[in-house]
Amino acid sequence: MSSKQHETIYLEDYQPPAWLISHTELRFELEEEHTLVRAQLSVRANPAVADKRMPLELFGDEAMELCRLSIDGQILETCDYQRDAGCLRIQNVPEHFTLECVTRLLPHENTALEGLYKSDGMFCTQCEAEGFRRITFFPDRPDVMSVFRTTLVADKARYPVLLSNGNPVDNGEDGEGRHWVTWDDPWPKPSYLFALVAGDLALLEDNYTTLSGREVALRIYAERKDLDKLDYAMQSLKNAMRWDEGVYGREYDLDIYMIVAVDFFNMGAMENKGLNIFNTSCVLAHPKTTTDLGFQRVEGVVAHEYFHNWSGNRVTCRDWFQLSLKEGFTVFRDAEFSADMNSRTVKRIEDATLLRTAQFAEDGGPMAHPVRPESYMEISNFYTLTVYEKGAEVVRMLHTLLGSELFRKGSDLYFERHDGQAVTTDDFVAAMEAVSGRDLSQFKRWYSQAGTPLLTVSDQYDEHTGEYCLNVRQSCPPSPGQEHKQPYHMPLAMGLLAEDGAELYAGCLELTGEEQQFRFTDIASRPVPSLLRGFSAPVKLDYQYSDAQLLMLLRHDTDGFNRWDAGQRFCIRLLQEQMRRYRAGEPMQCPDVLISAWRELLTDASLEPAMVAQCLELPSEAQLSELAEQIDVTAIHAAREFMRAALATALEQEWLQAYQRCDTGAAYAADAASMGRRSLKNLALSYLMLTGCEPWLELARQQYEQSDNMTDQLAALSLVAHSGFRETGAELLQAFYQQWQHEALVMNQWLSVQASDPTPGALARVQALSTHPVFDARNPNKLRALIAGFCARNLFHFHAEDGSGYEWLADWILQLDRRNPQIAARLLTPLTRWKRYDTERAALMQAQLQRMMDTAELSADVYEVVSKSLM
Ligand code: B3K
Ligand code: ZN
Repeated sequence: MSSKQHETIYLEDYQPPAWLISHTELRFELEEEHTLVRAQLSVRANPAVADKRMPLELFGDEAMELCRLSIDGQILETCDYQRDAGCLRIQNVPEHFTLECVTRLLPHENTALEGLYKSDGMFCTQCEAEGFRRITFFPDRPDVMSVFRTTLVADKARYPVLLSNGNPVDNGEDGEGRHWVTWDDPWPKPSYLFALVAGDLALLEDNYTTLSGREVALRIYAERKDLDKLDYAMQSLKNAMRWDEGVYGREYDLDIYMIVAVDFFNMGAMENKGLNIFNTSCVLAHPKTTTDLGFQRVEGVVAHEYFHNWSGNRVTCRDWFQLSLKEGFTVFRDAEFSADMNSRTVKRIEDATLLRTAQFAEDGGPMAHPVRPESYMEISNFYTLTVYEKGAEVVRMLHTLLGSELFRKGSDLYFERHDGQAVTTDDFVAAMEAVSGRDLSQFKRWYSQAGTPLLTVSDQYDEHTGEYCLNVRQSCPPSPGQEHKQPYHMPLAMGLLAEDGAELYAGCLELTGEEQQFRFTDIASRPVPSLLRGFSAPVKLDYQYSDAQLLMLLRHDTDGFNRWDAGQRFCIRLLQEQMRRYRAGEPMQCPDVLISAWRELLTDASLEPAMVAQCLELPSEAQLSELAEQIDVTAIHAAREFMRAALATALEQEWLQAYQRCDTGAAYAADAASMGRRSLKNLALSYLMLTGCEPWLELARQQYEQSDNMTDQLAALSLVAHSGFRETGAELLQAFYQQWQHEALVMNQWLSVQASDPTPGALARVQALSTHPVFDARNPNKLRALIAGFCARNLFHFHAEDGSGYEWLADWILQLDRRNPQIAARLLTPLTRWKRYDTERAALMQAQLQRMMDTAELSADVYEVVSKSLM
């Protein structure tokens, strides 16, 4: 590891590139022992940079072997250039020249899964953010855009399929068993969008005619055994293409659109121009092997990567501080797509929950950063919930403030102004300003200030004058490096309801000041405010609702999101009270009002089952943790389990009826209504199982054995496996293993179910599983299933009082850091929150962080997270 690893990069130091690359010609000779890469770059001085005598600086990983370097055919000797940690510098180069560079790579030894590597015998690449510098020496930064022409040469029998960006323009064979294909991508792109794939792959093919009549071949590649799992991704792709034409007026711009599924992948998927590479978990879908959640992920991720073709590829980021320019916008686009394809309210609930649970926690932790960060050590650590999800909320607020028509005009202008450019979030906002005539300078604080704002709302009602007054105060807690925050500009969507539920007002207020008052006249009786409808801004809301007001909103609010939210607020309040009782040694209680409110929801057949399921799901332990002043793992677990058990017993008959109502016997369909029914059915089964009664175990077993789909089978499996019926649990786990051992993605679920089993002995179980043959520590999906499954979804055991969970995680991180730093740093997240826990746990967590810190040779990825956590 280099001495450069601990260097911090600052946004304010940005300088435009001194050298531009108009053309990049690459030739890959893919062999078993190594790969030779010949790169020819057409280099010219950037006319926009005055100093023409700047040295040429190329990035290149230290481990990469440089075999030959020449300028305009003249070989350079080692004395003609300087090579130090990650950088190659050549002085005194002409204004235009061709640089040729040959590097030798060892893809089969590349366990970091960045650059060129092998996944299950096939070659593939991952270049975002800085993987291209592991392939060749290059100005590997997003503001250097170049046209690429790529030739792949490989053994024909082993690698019959050779793919790269763009269109195939030539191919041939060398007569010695090798073949080659040349790909040409006419669109200038930054190196992070480069991709290649070589392997023995099967393919599902379809086609699409764009709005203007361009014919596009759609190809999804996967291993032959997975060919039957590609239809859903294909349909999602076509839906996404149609949607982007309709909603944003954006068409696809190449003759071929390819997606390749690979099993070894650090994240979900990658939007390489014309050649997306996907984690199998985000593309393969079949009712028998994939849960409803999996189907939704495939639909969302396929759309997300497709949408990047405009928001990311045609218009890209100037530098990596601008990451949210493409990610926030694209997440907003994919969320709207999913909302249009499924239930809008349910999608909003899911997104708000993710934000409140995980992004708020990030905002309140040591790695907190603005949507546009100001500095980083390792950019891979900034592919965060803040940049993605909060970034999407920022775009959503612009959409709300401007309205959809102006927003669309703004997006049109943005694409038109900046097509083919690498730009900034300021450019995005400037386009929105230009079409709306609005001054959005205050709004831009959302990009530069970190932390979750808090809205404190109070009200007065004057029954003589009929005037209702709402006082809104906003504040934002300090975050690392930002002590004081300026007020934000945000939309506050709201309504006023009469006590009987009639809606008196609905609209959207704009907040700009630290403290503001809003007056409503002619209000006949004291209203109940329904605030922050649809989660109109990514903030915390504090308004002292009475229990009766919350229950009224749960019953009557016209905003589906706020109905759900009122129920959640009520449950949170009750759970917090039980936590207090638990700590005080008082008996816990489940009040009758909750039971009757839930009975009402559960028996109201007119409600969408998906919504009922959302309303009847108690806030997770993770969310309760985020809300706690100091996280008391034991009290949270005890209170939540108590409440679940009480609701299970009190409503046993209603749960059964809901189960039976949703158990239609219809064949599996992956539509929103069927998914909603399954979610309520399985929620009902989970409550029935909590009663501990034998007949419900039988019901679960029956569902396990008879279901025609993975959603129902896995739900039954996990309920039984997590129950007190240990023997039946073990039996079903074994049966599941026997049935699915050859399906890698199903085995991830199998690991995950066991990792999140909350019954005693959890750590010993995950330790044993880490030596099981289906587990493979080189595969990120397996690591996520087992390690994150335990540390993030089995909080009670991960936070065991003796610190054993922390030590286990730290052991893994130290081991993984040598192999795959990105994954190691990501898995580290739970330990970064140590200051939020009681002194004993905090000390144990801190000790593990310190132990990592004391280890020589941490990667920059892990070093950055550990050192910032210890600050
Ligand atoms: N742009 C990629 C993420 C790359 C992550 C690199 N560490 C996937 C996406 O957001 O679409
Ligand atoms: Zn993305």
